[in-house]
Amino acid sequence: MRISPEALRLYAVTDRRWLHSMTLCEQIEQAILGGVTCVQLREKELEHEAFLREAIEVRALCRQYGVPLIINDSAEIALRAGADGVHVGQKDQDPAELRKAFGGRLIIGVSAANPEEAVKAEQSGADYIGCGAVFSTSTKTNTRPVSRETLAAVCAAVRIPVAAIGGITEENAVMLRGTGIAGIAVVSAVFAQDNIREAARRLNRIGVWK
Ligand code: TZP
Ligand code: MG
Repeated sequence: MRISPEALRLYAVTDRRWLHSMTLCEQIEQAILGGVTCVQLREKELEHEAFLREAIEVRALCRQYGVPLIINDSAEIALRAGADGVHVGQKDQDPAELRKAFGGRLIIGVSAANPEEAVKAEQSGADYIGCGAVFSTSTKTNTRPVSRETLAAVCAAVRIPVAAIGGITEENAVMLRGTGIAGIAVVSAVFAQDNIREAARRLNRIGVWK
């Protein structure tokens, strides 16, 4: 296991639709100061070189605070930027291929919506699972719903840590207690908030999940 369960306690996934007057780096810094324990850079619109430049900048920031940085979708950008890992969905690059190609150099996170996918990901060499959408969300389209029961079954099926994702807020996060998750992954509950630092602080305070 290349990522500790503690690092998944409050996992912030970026989204530049709520930048307002700040830069993404400024937002991420506020999130880290509030208590975010892991950052995923998720860019669906940027072209490759711009994504890489940004990843290098965010890498420097995360390193300054000792917070792991995971890159969504692209192992190549993760490696070139010196990030800690890559996160892939079920339709992205095969985690077994990633593990074979990059060995222990990258943390590999995989999205899974049921125990079968989670076990397959673990057997392929995944270091952690992102499981959702546990609540309804408008941040991402085409999500698959994951019930509390299924989330608990996913946690029980694998030894690697699981982060719940999808529609998690300060209000509903407590409903995930007792499922076995290592932590919560959030986008809008941190980055869509006026006071990002305070939002992260309140989410972090909700709990140690295990
Ligand atoms: N994967 C599953 S749901 C989701 C992702 C990236 C979006 C979660 O966003 P939010 O704003 O925390 O609901
Ligand atoms: Mg993906």
